[in-house]
Amino acid sequence: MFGFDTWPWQHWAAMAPNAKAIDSEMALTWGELTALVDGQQARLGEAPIVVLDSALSQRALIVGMLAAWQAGKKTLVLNQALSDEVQATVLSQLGVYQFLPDRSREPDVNVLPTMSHWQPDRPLTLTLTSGSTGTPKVIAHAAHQHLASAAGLTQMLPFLGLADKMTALENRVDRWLLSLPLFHISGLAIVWRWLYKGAQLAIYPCRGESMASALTHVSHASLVPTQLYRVLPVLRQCLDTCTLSHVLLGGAAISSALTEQAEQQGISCWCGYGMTETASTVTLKRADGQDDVGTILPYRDLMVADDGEVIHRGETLALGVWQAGALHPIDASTGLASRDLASWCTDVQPPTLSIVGRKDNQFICGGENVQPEVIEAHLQQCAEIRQAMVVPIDDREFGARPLAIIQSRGHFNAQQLADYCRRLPAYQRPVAFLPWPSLSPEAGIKPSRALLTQWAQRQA
Ligand code: 4YB
Repeated sequence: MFGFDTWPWQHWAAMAPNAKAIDSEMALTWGELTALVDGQQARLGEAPIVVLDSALSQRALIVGMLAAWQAGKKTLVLNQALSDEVQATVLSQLGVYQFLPDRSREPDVNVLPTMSHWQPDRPLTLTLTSGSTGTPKVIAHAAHQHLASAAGLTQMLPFLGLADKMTALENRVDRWLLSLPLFHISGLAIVWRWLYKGAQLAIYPCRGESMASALTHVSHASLVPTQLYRVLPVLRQCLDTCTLSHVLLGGAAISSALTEQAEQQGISCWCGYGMTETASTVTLKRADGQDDVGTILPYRDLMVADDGEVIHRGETLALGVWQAGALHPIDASTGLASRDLASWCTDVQPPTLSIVGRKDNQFICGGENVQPEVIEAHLQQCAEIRQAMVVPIDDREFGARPLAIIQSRGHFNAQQLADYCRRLPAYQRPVAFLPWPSLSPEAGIKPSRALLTQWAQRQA
């Protein structure tokens, strides 16, 4: 299975016990990591699911996850920023589970833990979708899907580890910063690329340093576009010493103004499109100034239906949804309807995919179908605009009209923005522009369209 006949950390510990696995305040070799994982396994109870509190340190989360997997259990990292109500609903779907940390439990030194055999096709990880409304779904993946995801991505995006040292005369071992949370698929995907390659995982914050500072001594990072915006000015201060060479972007539309700026600072930007259900990235390209999301990666399969909806299949597609204590499989032949609308550009070979927007975000303005992401893409081409979100606002005459919420780089000028939008068809022109509010901390890694819509409607 993608080169493994045992758990990947045991594979690397057997092959290179003294090679560095984790870079952090206290670095760990593969040998030390494996010993820690075995120790943690002895502390686990009987429950088939381990729920890890996202407030644990990243190191504790990693060790806890690997221990649970090799004990034959499934893991769910629970985002503590979710409301109590959502957390309770999610937990009620799981069936029998235990929490980590579980302070009531002493290590059971007399019981030798049973090591579960490497079974790459059984459910291993449970990950919550970050749907804009309602209760998140619990998506189950096996190691197989995560490894297929890592293997396909690293065929296009160079990321070297012990795996490459063994096969080529390559001496470099790359280091990927755990720059996104482990409760999100983007964080989990970093872990599986590290495990697949036998590379190094960098854990931050280390000695209280900022994300931007952590980025200066790794080779790779995964970022959502807003994170890259925030760190670029800091990275510009240390161009000579910064080792960051590859950034994988995803999760939301990626503006070419952003990637051009980063590329000028010597950072190779990779634009991806993917979902929780597809174990992260499905299409990818090196940033090239165009707004598409590139070509389909190995082990993925994707179709654009007649109505424009993206249907996912392939080896990275999740096993199914975990509900009422059981797996409800996704029918691999039907595939997964993503609710994303997209089109292929077939002028080039292989064809590239362009994301239009989500079906759920559409609204009707005076009989015209408005796709907010189309207006956002126009706004995002304006050099003054850092981030834009367009939401519907009730209108007696038109039913609903677009309103734009803007994070600008400099001075916020609604009149200039209105002038800039004259190029759009009338029904797409925002009726108002509001400066981006500072709402309560976001629960996920992306700005919440639902929260911003509610906020904008309160302002009207
Ligand atoms: C997009 C989009 C795009 C997603 N344009 N809409 O490892 C990675 O792939 C990674 C690296 C950096 C940052 C994020 C990632 C991800 O995994 C992102 C995966 C993700 O966002 N999953 S999600 O379930 O939370 O949301 C999926 C939805 O996000 C998609 O269905 C799209 O609507 C949207 N999206 N990439 C435009 N490039």
